[in-house]
Parts: sequence; structure tokens; C-alpha cells
Amino acid sequence: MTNYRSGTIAVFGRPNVGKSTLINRLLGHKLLITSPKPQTTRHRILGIKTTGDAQFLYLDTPGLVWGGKGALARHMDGAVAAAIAEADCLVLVAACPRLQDDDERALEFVREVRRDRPLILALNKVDRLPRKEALLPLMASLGARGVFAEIVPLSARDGSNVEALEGVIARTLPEQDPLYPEDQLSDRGDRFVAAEFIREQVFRRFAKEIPYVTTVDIESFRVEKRLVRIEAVIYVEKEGQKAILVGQGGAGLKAVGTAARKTLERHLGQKVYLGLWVKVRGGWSDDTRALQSLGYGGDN
Ligand SMILES: Nc1nc2c(ncn2[C@@H]2O[C@H](COP(=O)(O)OP(=O)(O)OP(=O)(O)O)[C@@H](O)[C@H]2O)c(=O)[nH]1
Ligand SMILES: [Mg+2]
Repeated sequence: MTNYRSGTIAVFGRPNVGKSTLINRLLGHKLLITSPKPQTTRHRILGIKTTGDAQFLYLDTPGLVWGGKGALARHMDGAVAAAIAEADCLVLVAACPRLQDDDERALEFVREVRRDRPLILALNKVDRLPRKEALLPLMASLGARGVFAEIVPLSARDGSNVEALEGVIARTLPEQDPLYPEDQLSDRGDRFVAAEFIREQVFRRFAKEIPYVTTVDIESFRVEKRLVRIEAVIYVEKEGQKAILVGQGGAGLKAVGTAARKTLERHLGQKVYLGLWVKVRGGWSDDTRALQSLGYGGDN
């Protein structure tokens, strides 16, 4: 194929700036989980978009934090570093109205390890700006730094200017044939997506610490004639957390299950039966072996 472009785009930045929302928007469907809480994404996940002219391999990454402790934090940092190392193009996501200290650290980090790749700044959440004119001085001062190949203001939430970002990215990708089959949408399978969609509901529905002591394991995933039958376990670290998650008369768990099932049905295009249990596994987030058995493996 002549003039076809194909390559990997690492999307990174501090937590909660809208990286996963932006990639879902670029892909045109929901692959990645999102929530108002920081550190929702825990893995490096590839989302693939194939068009007539280009194949975009978007790598979503966990939000960059500094000084995070424990095995899970190390796993998450490793996922970002691996994505940046293999990318043809780097997209730093920040949110309006200004770059914060942690955005600056993310920028410094990437400049140290990867100066040889085009760096694009996606300035997200422009919908939050009461006056759009405020963008001009911000863009001018960021542009004056001379580190960004392009700066694209956009809103992942309402989709404005996201197409412009895709155009800018396309121009940076190497000329080569597609690297993945054109009907492939991710490097992760439906089991992984199912676990993520369940975790998303825990992040969206529970306050404070519960999301951060939770992980999900799919025990079985069977495609039957009329439906997909999934049995999953939500692990927490302590009995008290289990009680909160299950809720009065099981109401909390039921709400998680119903919402996750609906998102999964849309994703799979099929009816889903979802059986959910909560179990206690003390210290899973700081135990490297437990993490591996729960899917936080070497591939990040
Ligand atoms: N107003 C507004 N909110 C947005 C926009 N994009 C994302 N958000 C919200 O910002 C929050 C974080 O979005 P995510 O996509 O989960 O952010 P992330 O950068 O992937 O976060 P981590 O995975 O935790 O690093 C969610 O509540 C989103 O709905 C946007 O363009 N405008
Ligand atoms: Mg995310």
C-alpha cells in the first residue's frame, strides 16, 4: 500500500485529565473505562482505529504520579514507561485552564526519556472555559516554549476539535502498511474488557478508598447460544470493605452488576448474564505474586 500510515501513539499525562475519554472519542466507541476519580486506568491498553489512509494504535496509560508506593504503583509506572518507549508519536494530555505542576513533571519526564519523537499537546476540557478567548494567550505562551510539535485545544467530552487532533497525529505516523488486521479493535480480549467495565462501576459508585482496594477477576466467560455468561469476583482487602461494597441487602453489588452488564451488552452486541461475588484477599495491591495472578502481568 503506498502512502499508508500506521503507528503507535502513547497518550499520557497526570491522572484525571481525560486520557481515556479522549481515546474512546478518537476510536468512536467505548473501549476504555473512565471516572471522575484519579488513577482509574491501571494498564497500558491498545485501542486500534483503522481508516482508508491510516491505522492509529492508541496506547492508553495510567495517570503519571510521583512518589506512589507499592507493587500496583510500580506496575502502573512501568505501563507508562513502556508505552512511551514504543511510541512513534507522543500525546501529552492536559486540561484547561492551565498546566499544573504535575503536568510540568509529566512533560519533563517525557523530554528526558524521548526527545526523538514528535510531542503533541492535547489541551482537553475546553468546554469548561467560560470565555473561549482565554485560550489564545494560553496557546501563545505554551507555543512559545518550543517543545510541542502542535498544540490542539479540544473537548473529549463533547468531541469538539478531536478530529483535528487525529489529523495532526496522522501526519506524524510513519509510512507503512497496517500493523494489525483492520477488524481488530484492541490488544485486549473481551474477558479483560468485562473486568474493566465492572471496575469502572466501582470507581463511579463508591467514595474514597473503596475503588483503590478493588480489583476484578473473571472466573468464567462462556459464549452461549443466546447470551454471554460471565462469572466474576470483585476482590477487596478487608471484611469491612466487602460490607460496604455489597451494601444493604446486596443493593451496592446489584447496582454495580446491572450497570456493568449494560455497558458490556453494548460492547459485545449480545445479551449478558453477569454473576458477581465479592471476596477478601488481604494485601493484593502490594503483593507482586497476587498482582500477577490477578492479571497485572509483565505486559502491563
Ligand atoms: N468537562 C470535561 N470533562 C472531561 C473531558 N474529558 C474527560 N472529562 C472528565 O474527566 C474525568 C476523568 O476522565 P478520564 O478519561 O477517566 O481521565 P484519565 O486521564 O484517563 O484518568 P486516569 O485514568 O485516572 O489517569 C471524567 O469525569 C471525565 O468525564 C472534557 O473534555 N470536558
Ligand atoms: Mg484513564
